[in-house]
Parts: sequence; structure tokens; C-alpha cells
Amino acid sequence: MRYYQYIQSGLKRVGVEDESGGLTDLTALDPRIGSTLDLLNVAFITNTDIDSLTRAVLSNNKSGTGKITVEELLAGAPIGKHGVTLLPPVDAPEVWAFGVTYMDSMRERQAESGSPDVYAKVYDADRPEAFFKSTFERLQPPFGEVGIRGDSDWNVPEPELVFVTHAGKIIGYTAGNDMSSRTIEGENPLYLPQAKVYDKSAALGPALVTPETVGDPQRLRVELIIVRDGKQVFVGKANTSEMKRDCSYLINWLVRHNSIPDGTAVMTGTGTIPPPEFTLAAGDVIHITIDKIGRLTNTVVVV
Ligand code: DO4
Ligand code: MG
Repeated sequence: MRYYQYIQSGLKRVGVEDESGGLTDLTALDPRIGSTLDLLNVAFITNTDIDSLTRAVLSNNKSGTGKITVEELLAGAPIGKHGVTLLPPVDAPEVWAFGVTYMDSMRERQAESGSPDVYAKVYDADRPEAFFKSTFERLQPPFGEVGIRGDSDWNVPEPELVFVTHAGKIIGYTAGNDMSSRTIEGENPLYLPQAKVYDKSAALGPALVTPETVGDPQRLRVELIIVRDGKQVFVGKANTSEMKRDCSYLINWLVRHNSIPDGTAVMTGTGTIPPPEFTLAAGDVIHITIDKIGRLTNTVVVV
């Protein structure tokens, strides 16, 4: 199933999409469901999964369902129609990221860097590159703003499949944008945290989608479209089947000697990077679309 978090009439809500695209407000059915993390915690305690739990909630209570469709929710959110503001689909206390998981990412880093050998070494090694990406406060929702640094001339979005964790396990997926400064990253690999972690440097959404609905996470198309002044200035595609290390390999490394809080979101690396002559500008609109998950849209601002 697909789960959305949003504010409507001043109240944070969790909505679930049904097979016909209708949205059911789970918070209206049971106010104790105030977040997707609430659902995850109850499912964990009762030894079930969130889709089974949701089916039980839905079968006990049919009222308040299907007032608007998800299509209407997403179309109305940027302009506040239906009084809706979308939120990240999980209140991720931490966001981590993996890098150089696709051959194209490795080649691009080598081209930009004065220390190209580090990227080939990490691509070939058993231990993947993992880095801390974002706190919850830096994280942007669908239709929110994403940042480019004022001290960086070369900036790109990175469209990435994201897995969401609970009790150290993958419980769902979403789309993510790992906003990056290539100027700073290319200057010195030790500057990576500054290239990756800054105000509005990450976005997640639109939905938290369970493994049951995603199917095989290593067979998903990931598309990046960048629009400037109403015209597409970049279109790129990758497929998660091109990842050198799959999601289960990545989580296995992340949780070694490292306790991650429930709801941690993990970006799995980019397979699409705009060409070297391209840099983002304020006002650009970034669309990241992943099969089975949906489209994450954000607008660029200088931070
Ligand atoms: O090594 C630098 C970061 C790589 C990255 O973010 C990616 O491959 O997606
Ligand atoms: Mg990345």
C-alpha cells in the first residue's frame, strides 16, 4: 500500500491509497494513528506489518473514506487546494545515504575529482560508501524547496530509491533527492559532508510504499526531469537493476555496530547525473519519478 503524510485543516494526517486511487484518512478513522511511525510501532508490537494493520483498521470502520483521490491530493498540494500541505512520508529522525552504487556515479566522481582513485576503490570494495545525509529538520517534503549552496557553482540533484527502516529492517520505500555540490565534492573527498549536508539538502516522498506493493526493489525505473522557465533542460533515466549493491546488502552494512533510530530513511545512490556543463539554478523544478512509488517534485532555492 501507499501511505501519505499531510496536514489538512491544521491536523497532521496519515492517508492510505486504495486500489482505485482513493485516499482514506486513517487519522480520521482512528486519531491514535498520527504518523506512519505510529503505524510502524503498532505493527511491530503486534508482530504484523502495516498493510495488515491498515486492512484491519479499514474493515472495522468504513466512514470517512475516499473523499478525494490521491491524484487530486497531489495535484492540489502545491496550490493548497483541499487545504492540504504534504509532508515527508515518514518522520525520519536520520537520513543516511550510500554513494557510488552505480557505475555511472563512479565515472562522474572520477571525472570531477582531483583524487579519482578513491571512487574506483570504493566501487570495487566490499565495504560500501555510507554517509550521514540529513536530520529531520533539513528534510524537505514533496513540493517543498530544495537548496543549492551559495558558496558552490556546480550543483545537481541526485534521484535515488530510498528505503525506510524500522527495528533495523527495511519496511518500505520512497523516492529521494540527494542534493549535492559537485564543486565542493570535487575539490577534496574530505569535503563530502559539506557537499551533501546543508539546509534543504534532501527531499523525500511522495509516499511510503510497502514491500508488498513495490515488489522487487531492484527492478524500478528512476527518472529525473529538470524544468527551467517551463522547458525541460535535462531528462535522465536509470534502473535500480544497475545497482552494484542491492538494498539488503546496503542495510546489512549500515546497521553494523551502528544503531539507527526507527524511521531512518536511506538513500541508495544515483545512476543519473546531468552532464558536466549543467548546474541547477534558483527556480528550477526537479521531478524524480520512481516506478510503483510516484513523483517527487521540488523547486530549487539558494541557501
Ligand atoms: O561519493 C560521493 C557521493 C556519491 C553519491 O551520493 C551517489 O553516488 O549517489
Ligand atoms: Mg547520492
